[in-house]
Amino acid sequence: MNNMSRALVVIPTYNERENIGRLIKEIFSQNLPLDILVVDDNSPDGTGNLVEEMKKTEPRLFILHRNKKEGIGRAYLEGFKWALSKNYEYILEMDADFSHDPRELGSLLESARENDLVLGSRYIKGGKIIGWSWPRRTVSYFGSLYARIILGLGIHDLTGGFKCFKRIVLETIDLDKVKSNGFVFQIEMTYLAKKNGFKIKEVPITFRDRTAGHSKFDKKIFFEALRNVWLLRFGRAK
Ligand SMILES: Nc1nc2c(ncn2[C@@H]2O[C@H](COP(=O)(O)OP(=O)(O)O)[C@@H](O)[C@H]2O)c(=O)[nH]1
Ligand SMILES: [Mg+2]
Repeated sequence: MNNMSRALVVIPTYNERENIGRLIKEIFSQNLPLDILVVDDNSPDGTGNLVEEMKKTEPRLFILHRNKKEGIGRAYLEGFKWALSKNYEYILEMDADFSHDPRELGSLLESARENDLVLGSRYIKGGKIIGWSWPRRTVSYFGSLYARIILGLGIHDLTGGFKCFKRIVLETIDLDKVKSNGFVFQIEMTYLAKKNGFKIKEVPITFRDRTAGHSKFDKKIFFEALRNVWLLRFGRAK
């Protein structure tokens, strides 16, 4: 496969040392035409150093080191710009904590051949969540519903972070204007893709709660989401 049809999985990390090594190995063991870019925010637990070590023997592994923790949105935007500059045709998002199953990367990629943006979805038939407490499930489910109603999008899982963009989608969106940073970043990107007329498809995934490391979800991220959905509704169009 030439570089124009190659795919890149972008994985933002903050303190994922217990997960990232095993995840990288499992992704490569799928035998898909994928490279991996880790975007690390100078994790105090040494995630970045671990990936640097692995990189020495793995030519399909790349890492960007950022100075400090600035949120998942900032990390992804830097990763997307890098991916575009390296001419990847498909750019995937994935969490580092095994909530997203590497065995499902193939179905996302496959579906991206026929669509512009593919969303791994927990809230369509066949989609599942394993292990989350009910308050966390409720926040996620109603978060998606809230955004879906306010933004008028016929999409069931707007807050998930297991997705695949065709490069044209990221080229069309003005990445410097994307404002959101926590999980509302996911809503914003999908909203902008829809506004620009791209073909979006949800495919069912099984989401599992992490068993190692800690969630970075907090109140600040929650309130940013409540507010930014309205800003999107009455704000920017592209
Ligand atoms: N680079 C970077 N990655 C982050 C940041 N916050 C979260 N992540 C990563 O984003 C992914 C999802 O975060 P997580 O804490 O598991 O969120 P949750 O699944 O919603 O509880 C994981 O791979 C995290 O390491 C951040 O500020 N910077
Ligand atoms: Mg997680």
